[in-house]
Amino acid sequence: MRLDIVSIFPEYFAPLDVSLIGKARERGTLDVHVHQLRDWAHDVHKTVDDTPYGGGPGMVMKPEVWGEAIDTVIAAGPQGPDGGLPRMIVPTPSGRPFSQELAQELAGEPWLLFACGRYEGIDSRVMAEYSSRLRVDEVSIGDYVLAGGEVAVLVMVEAVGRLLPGVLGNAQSAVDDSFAPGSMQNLVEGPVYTKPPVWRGHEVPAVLLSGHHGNVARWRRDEAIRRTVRNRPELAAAIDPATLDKHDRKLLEELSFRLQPEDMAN
Ligand code: 6GU
Repeated sequence: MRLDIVSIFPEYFAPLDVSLIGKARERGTLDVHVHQLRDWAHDVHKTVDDTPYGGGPGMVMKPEVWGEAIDTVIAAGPQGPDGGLPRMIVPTPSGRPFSQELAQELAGEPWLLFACGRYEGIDSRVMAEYSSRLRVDEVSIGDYVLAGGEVAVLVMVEAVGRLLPGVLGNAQSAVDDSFAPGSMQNLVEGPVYTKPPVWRGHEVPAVLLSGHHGNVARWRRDEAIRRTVRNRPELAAAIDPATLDKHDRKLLEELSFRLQPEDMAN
């Protein structure tokens, strides 16, 4: 997969040299190109922003600079000038939510272009212009406001990168993820333990040492349900009752958790 990232702070992307993503780059699984947006600003001050039309606080990133930057990145693409085109991702708190499902979808793309805005954002005509040529998505990583898109891009690149073939050591790891389609749907993962069996007086739950795979699986599911109810009640509320057995229902009752009424059609 090729990744192009355009930002006024290329230094933010130093972590992409490290760990799983760094190894994927060394192996050639990921081909990352980070660009300085100011390279396409032509005045002496390398200006990338201006005041917003209509007034209001903050500054807006200028369309001409972004246009030249994106045109140049597209023209230098992996398959040459007449090759494929990237899918463009614009991080912004007003975008569609990033999710494991979107990460899976992006992991299937050969080429992603991330356009990092700062200040109040990028002049909207940039997204309009490229929407006629590329798939453009404005994406938010959560309901809070960051100072710029750079950290959001690091989040998305890590979430996508670890799904690429050969990036995770254990192929099952990505399959078992909370939120992975086909995993324990709508349940987050429960607690994990390793040696020693007793640490500062805290014991590893005996069932995990029992060697009884059925009991271990049951216990893990119970713990996943407990944690989901405690930490993510909105996920728990979306559990399809048809995916629950009698044991699950009894546990939810003990936790005083009210399931959605069964679909009348069933
Ligand atoms: Cl993608 N960008 C910024 N600047 N803030 C955010 C965000 C993105 N997602 C949540 N907050």
